[in-house]
Amino acid sequence: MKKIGKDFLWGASTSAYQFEGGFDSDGKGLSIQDVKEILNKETSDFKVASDHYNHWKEDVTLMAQMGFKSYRFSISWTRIIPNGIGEINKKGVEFYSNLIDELLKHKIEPVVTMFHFDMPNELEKIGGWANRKVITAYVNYANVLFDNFGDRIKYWITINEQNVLLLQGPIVGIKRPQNCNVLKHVFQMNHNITVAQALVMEECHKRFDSKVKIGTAPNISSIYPASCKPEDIVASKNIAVLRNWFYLDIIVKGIYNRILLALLEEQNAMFEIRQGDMEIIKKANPDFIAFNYYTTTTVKMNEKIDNYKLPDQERVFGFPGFGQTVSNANLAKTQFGWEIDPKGLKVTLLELQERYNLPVIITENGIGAYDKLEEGKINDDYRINYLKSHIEAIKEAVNEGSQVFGYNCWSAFDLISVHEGISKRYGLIYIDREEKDIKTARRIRKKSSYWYEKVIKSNGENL
Ligand code: BGP
Repeated sequence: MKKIGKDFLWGASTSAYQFEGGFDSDGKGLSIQDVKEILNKETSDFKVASDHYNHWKEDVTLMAQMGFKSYRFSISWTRIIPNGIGEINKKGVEFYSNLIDELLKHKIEPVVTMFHFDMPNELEKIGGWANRKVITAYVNYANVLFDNFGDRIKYWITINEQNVLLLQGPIVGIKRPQNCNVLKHVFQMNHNITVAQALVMEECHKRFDSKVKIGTAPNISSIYPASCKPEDIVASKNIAVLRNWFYLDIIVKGIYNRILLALLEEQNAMFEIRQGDMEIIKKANPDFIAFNYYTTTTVKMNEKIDNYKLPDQERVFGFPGFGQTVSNANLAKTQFGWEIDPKGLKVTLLELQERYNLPVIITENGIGAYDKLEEGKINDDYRINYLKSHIEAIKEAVNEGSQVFGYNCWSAFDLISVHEGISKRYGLIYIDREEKDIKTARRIRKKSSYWYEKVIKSNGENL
């Protein structure tokens, strides 16, 4: 059996707004996540989160204890440039600079996401990604990151989950204008994001030698037809483009997939492509694909749409005659209703390999659960089982030709879920806080963190 390479990047992930806290500390500006109305009043907002802003050194020490080879985190745009464009906040630059140095001191490779759902609120006021001015603002922000951290970062990720941000916008805190043609609006945003990240990828290649790599990080999940009816097979191909391939075909191959363009035309939702945009996009040439994987998606052809039976990020909006998501009775579910499908990770890795022939890195994968702290311990065997079965799937995919070069599970530490508070815990490390009571935010290693330490030490042999 072909084995996982010795330089494989074992680690875990976080995102700035869900983990850092310090939402207005040391000159940070507000992002849309800081001003978001929390719909479920029982759950926490993002103001203090896991208080990483005040615990970062201790947090890196814990990562080093677990033997992390990499740490995938995101930089908060408004900590660096409080208004999204304009003045740079020196204190914000200093925070990440210290964090990066501390990681490198412990030989942990930083894998840095530039944008993870936290649009500066000042830019949201002018329309966010729907406004082309934000393209310029993002490129400017990326240049500030290159100027300040470019000497130390080998792996850059432009955008986290472009597809989720578009397809499930309201869930991840992105408002849509009232009475707009939703499809047209989100795919205009998509086009603008694509141009923005293509410009940043080109700039990265111009500035740095080939040791510095840049890629994008959509949420990719293989699509299964609900049956072997030819109509369901067609639906699975359609939804696969809407859910996955549209965003990668364009940035990797420079082509907008016709399956979705045909739907947009039919729905009177074609977005604007300005002169010169396609040339910019064709020069993107990402060096790798990062992707987040939680589950697969099962779909059927449909006459009528009934989209909202599945929980949050698993929903993909469907269209009559195009396809819609259904639940898969063959799969067990997490406490939060997400289907668990380790085999699907193998399928996804091999599909990515076949379709794009690029190195890939898994930047999120994990299980959200109501962990319990009992007598100072968290016995999260369900998390061990989840991670173990997914790592087994990675090993099978490697043996069958996947060029996967890293696994960063979600999440390194407990953090605030996208819309279900701190109670939906994903971390290897427990954060001792409740929804409304931040307590001391003490860090406690869960059973899974000791298990993962052994996995890393044995380069995935000892599961
Ligand atoms: C992904 C996001 C993460 C993360 C994860 C789990 O979509 O990139 O930010 O939170 O999903 O989702 P949730 O927090 O809703 O359980």
